[in-house]
Amino acid sequence: MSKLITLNEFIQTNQADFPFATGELSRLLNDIAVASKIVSRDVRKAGLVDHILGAQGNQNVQGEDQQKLDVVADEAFIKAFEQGGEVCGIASEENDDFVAFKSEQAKNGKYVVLFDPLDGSSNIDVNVSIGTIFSIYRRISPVGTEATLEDMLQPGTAQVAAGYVLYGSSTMLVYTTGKGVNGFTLDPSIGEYCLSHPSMKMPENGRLYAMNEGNIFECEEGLRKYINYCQSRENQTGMPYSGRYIGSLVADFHRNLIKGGIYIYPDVLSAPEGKLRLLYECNPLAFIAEQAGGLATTGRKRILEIKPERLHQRTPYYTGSKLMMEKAMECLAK
Ligand code: AHM
Ligand code: MG
Repeated sequence: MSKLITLNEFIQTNQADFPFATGELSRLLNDIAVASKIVSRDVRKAGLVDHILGAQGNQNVQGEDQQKLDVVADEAFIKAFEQGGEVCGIASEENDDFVAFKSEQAKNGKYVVLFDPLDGSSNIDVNVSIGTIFSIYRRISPVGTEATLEDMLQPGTAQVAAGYVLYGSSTMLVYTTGKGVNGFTLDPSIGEYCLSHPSMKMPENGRLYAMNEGNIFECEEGLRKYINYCQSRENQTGMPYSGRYIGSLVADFHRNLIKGGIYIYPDVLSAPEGKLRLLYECNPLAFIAEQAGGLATTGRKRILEIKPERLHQRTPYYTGSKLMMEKAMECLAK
């Protein structure tokens, strides 16, 4: 039996690998871990506590009903960032505008965090996996001042760390600081994340594809060709691939990271720019995908190189195993 390594120990041991090894990023990752345990606890109670379920009545900036648990998660993370002292501002999928923290300590924070507090929220009240996704950048504005929009609109290549928490059959935290990808499982009996998936590598190929196929006639010809290829015996396995679509990006991504596969949310007639948000969802998972040996593109262009223009910008999204991604992009290019 190998020694149990907690997330805390792992972060301390690997601190020297961090791009700016001053301890602040370590503390920030710990803040995220603590907030995610609070959210995990609340998610686990969701089916029991009636008043946590159901739409709160507000709509978020995307015009979707906001479930109470979204708000709970949003607030838990914002509080952790505001009090932690390493972060000068945040932007979240649930807030119209970014938030620049006002305290002197926060103004001296070197980082901004962009996050989706609870992704896959339509799955909350049916007891299906959901997740948190986060992305960390060094600020561009001078330390000692308030965070600016420019701090938030950095390309994904500038991320110093990114990760996700999956509230699934167990709670897992997976992250990268640009030196590979490591996964930790929350042991509820001791309340600690323990290293369970060291040096995660996405299989180069796979036979699982994830797409909302209800949109198949709403998307471009090249994508229909790729899906036909997945369903035919013409692919490299000689058997149809399996379709797997949870409808929670984090869960679909995590499965593909472990088993190999491709996730696709294309531009469709009803969502001409795609559905997923570049800053809160696509960039962090693209960083992880690439660090694990996979790819993430718009179908044509590398996600991490997009220069964001708006906080809530959306993009078509293809991510997964390298060879599957190359085949999908070849179909689109034809
Ligand atoms: P959300 O951030 O509002 O939860 O939306 C993002 C989710 C993804 O997790 C998921 O992959 C996708 O939306 C599902 O969308 P659809 O129901 O259109 O297939
Ligand atoms: Mg989301």
